[in-house]
Amino acid sequence: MIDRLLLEIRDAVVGEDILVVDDTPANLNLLTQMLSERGYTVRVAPNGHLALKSIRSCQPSLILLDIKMPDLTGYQVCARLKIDEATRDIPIIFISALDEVIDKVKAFEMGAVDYITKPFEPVEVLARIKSQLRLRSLQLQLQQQNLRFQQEIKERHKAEAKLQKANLKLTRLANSDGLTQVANRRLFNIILSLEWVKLRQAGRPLGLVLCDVDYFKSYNDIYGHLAGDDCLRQIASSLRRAVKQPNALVARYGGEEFAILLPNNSIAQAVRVAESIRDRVRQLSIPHKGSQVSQYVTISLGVSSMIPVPHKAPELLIDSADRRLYAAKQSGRDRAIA
Ligand code: GH3
Ligand code: MG
Ligand code: MG
Ligand code: MG
Repeated sequence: MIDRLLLEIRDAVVGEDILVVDDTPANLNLLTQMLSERGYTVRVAPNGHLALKSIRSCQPSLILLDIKMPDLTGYQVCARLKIDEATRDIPIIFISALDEVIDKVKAFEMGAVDYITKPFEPVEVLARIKSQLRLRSLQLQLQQQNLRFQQEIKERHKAEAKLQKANLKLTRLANSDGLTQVANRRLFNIILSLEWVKLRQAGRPLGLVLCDVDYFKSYNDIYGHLAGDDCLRQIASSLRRAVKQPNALVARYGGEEFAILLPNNSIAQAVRVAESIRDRVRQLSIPHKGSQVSQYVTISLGVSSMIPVPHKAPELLIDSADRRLYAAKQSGRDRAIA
């Protein structure tokens, strides 16, 4: 029966590395022989100090530890291993002639995984070692799985951050005008609807300035389409500089038309913004030989402001500003009409 058990145990243990600590040479020899026969790599230490040295230089998979030894007892060795992070997880099986319950309880309280009393039954020692090594191997597998899991989470977070960045870029691309980098008509419409509802609820005014470049067709004809593009870029950035209110939105409304949405602006406030925009564009001093109102590029502006009316769409505001822009064109251009 015992022979059959020993044979069964033999296969399962190849390659494991066990440190046997005992001050009695006969015990060391016996245990070493028994373990080597079953494929374990065995190291021995005849006292506690050498045991600690050996463990620190090369960690074993398991320690068989005698208790009664001169100098350092097995308990002391155990205590030192448990306070060191590098060695605290190595399974320790005490193997001792002490067989009082109190000795065993003390051993387990100190963190030992098992306790074998001498004289021991070899087959039982082997079975207990095998059981502890299996536990340890499972524990290591879990730790590794956990590490891999943490790594995966880290990588997923990284990928998500990247995706978010790409999405932001896409959103910016989808909402801004490619030529001038100000908001495009799409974003303008969205923000206009949102502000309309918000300010209707608050009973506050929403201001709008529409501007259109004067005689721009002839600017293109004289200076070329690329110069026309550049002119639009310069106008867009001076609009951005002129409009400092944090909630305002500068958008390219159409070809050479821009819209400035001014939440909470009364008509008087919106007119001030419109005038400062007109000044800024004039200060660009972009020569325009084809203009009939100035030697430089100018703009005309229509200004409107209203407290959003229930059951009316924001187009009401646009129509109003558009009519005033038309009036500005009709009455000579290079001006703002409110
Ligand atoms: P008005 O003073 O009445 O506004 O005269 P205008 O010539 O500016 O008016 P019109 O609407 O007839 O011409 C607008 C021109 O703007 C026509 C079009 O070629 C030009 N345009 C529209 N979009 C762009 C653009 O992206 N780049 C360039 N270079 N020109 C553009
Ligand atoms: Mg001893
Ligand atoms: Mg136009
Ligand atoms: Mg024009």
